[in-house]
Amino acid sequence: MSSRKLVLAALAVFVLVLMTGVMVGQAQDDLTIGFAQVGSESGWRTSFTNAMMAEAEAQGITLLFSDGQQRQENQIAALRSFIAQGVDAIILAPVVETGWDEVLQEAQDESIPVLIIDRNVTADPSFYITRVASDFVHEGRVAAAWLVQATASRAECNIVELQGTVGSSAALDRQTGFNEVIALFPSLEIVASQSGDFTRTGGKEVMESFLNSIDPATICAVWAHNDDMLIGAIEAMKEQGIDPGDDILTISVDAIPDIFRAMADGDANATVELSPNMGVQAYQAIKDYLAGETLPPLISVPGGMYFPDTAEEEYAARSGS
Ligand code: GZL
Repeated sequence: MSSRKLVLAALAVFVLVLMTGVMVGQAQDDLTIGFAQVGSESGWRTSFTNAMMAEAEAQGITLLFSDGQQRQENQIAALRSFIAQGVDAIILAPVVETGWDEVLQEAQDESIPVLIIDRNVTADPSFYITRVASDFVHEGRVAAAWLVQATASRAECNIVELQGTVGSSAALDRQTGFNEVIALFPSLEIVASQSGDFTRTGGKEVMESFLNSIDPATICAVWAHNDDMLIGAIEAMKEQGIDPGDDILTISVDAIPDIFRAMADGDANATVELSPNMGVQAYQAIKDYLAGETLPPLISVPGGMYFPDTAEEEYAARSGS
């Protein structure tokens, strides 16, 4: 074959590959993704945001970030802005479960794929390409199972509960899982429950109200839907001369560095881990979707459970200190 024909043949193959790539799915380089984050209410949320940003930078993804300040209207406005900008994809970490159908329909009308991350939505799954998250019900069950064994020798255990954000799947599902388990053990009873909105201030204020309305000597344990509220509750207990982790047992979720500090100091007893590192799975899912692949409805993020015996080294490893 003459050299001219060889060049033409190579060119034809190159064009064919290029066209095939375009037809099967969008090019995977220089993606622009809009990320509507809940807010910055907790240490875990901040770690999650930082991890998403770091991973986007590592992959050369342009990440348009919006801090919703824990308000759904801010997140909806952010999604509409991303849609108007014509981003390649949207990642939504929904503050609450309901109220997303209309804006998700708007994204779908513009053929912009939406990935749900962390908390869940009640919207039809056809509105989003997948969800990357941990299992909140499981986290509640594990937290309760630990408390059951930690109080096995007691005739009764009165529990006060610090709920997360009202209407969020993290709070609803953790409560469901926890209550499922303690229902099997009549000696364990939740005697007070109120939302601290996943913040340290909220956890402290609610714990103060519990301690002012319930004889602290009758409180066996505090169950907090996240570590930040528990850290606030620890402050409240200490201010009233109560020894957290001893006079009142503690169990919470997230495994943020400060809970390891608290466990190492004898102020907390256990935490259920929630990994903030979901960027790799999220960005890969978007790339796979854009390449024409079918995604599973849920991409699970695992987590362990931690106790005081490893708290000092875990704190050093996780806080970088
Ligand atoms: C759960 C996440 C929760 C964390 C809190 O995945 O949505 O929200 O447990 C955060 O720290 O506020």
